[in-house]
Amino acid sequence: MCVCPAGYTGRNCQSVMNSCLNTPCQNEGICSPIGTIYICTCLPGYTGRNCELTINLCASSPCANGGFCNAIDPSTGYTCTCLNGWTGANCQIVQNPCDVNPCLNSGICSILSPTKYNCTCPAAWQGPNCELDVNECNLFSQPCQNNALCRDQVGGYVCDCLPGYTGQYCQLQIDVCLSNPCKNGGLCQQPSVNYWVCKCAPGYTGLMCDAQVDYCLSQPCSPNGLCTSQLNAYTCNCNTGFGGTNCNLLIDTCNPNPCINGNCTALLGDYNCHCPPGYAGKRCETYQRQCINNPCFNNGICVENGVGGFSCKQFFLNY
Ligand SMILES: [Ca+2]
Repeated sequence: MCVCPAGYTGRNCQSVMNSCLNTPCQNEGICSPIGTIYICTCLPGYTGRNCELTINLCASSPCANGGFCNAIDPSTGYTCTCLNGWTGANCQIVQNPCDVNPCLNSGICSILSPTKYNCTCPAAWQGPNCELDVNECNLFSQPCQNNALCRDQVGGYVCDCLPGYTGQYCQLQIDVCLSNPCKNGGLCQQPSVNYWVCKCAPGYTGLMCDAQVDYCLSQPCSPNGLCTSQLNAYTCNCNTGFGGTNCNLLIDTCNPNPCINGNCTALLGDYNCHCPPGYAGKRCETYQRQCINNPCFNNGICVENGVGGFSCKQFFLNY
């Protein structure tokens, strides 16, 4: 039986052993067999024949410009914590403070130093980073007129007008008569802001002149008449016997005298004519022939005697 030297195997020690068979490389180092020996290729941060040693990556002071080196897991190396104004993996790059776009709302960034910048803001914005909305209402003294409320907007303002005003600055009075509130020919007047009154045409009334005046409301006709309201006037239709605008006059039916002959007596809506003898009719207008029915007895002969009278005459025959 052969006792083989290191690196050989087999019955007659004729075979070279795989020198990596026992995974000699530590910390995930990669083993490469070369004949009877091997080489370990270590991951970053490890060294030694079997990668069994850790390297202090910070020992070489890799962080420039005063950066602080943080040795972390040897497999991943180190990180640098840079001083203000420097950046990059090894703090080797001068920082541009504008790179992070610190200026908001379209502000323009300019470098003052690796750590300082200046924002030039648009007119609507202010503040170190243009982060504050300029209150345009405060830029002018009372930009909104007639006690309107100013409301700040981005880049401007709007005016909330009180009732009765209009225009961008509420500088205009609204003509409330433009809506023609007065009906039936009424005249619209604007005595004060946002207020109209109607001066109604004759015969109309109401806030908007949309009602007709009731001229009978005050009962102008006497109880002897019926009132009818018309546009701009009233009429009284009088009961029989009454007259006058308000039916408060008793009509004198004897004036003018309706009796052609005889005396007149006034009645309510009527009259009486007292006819003298020989006359008849409502107005004593008929002359009555007195002898027509021969009122004389015993063959007396009726002789009319002037107006309204007659006499009977006896004629004696001489046989
Ligand atoms: Ca604003």
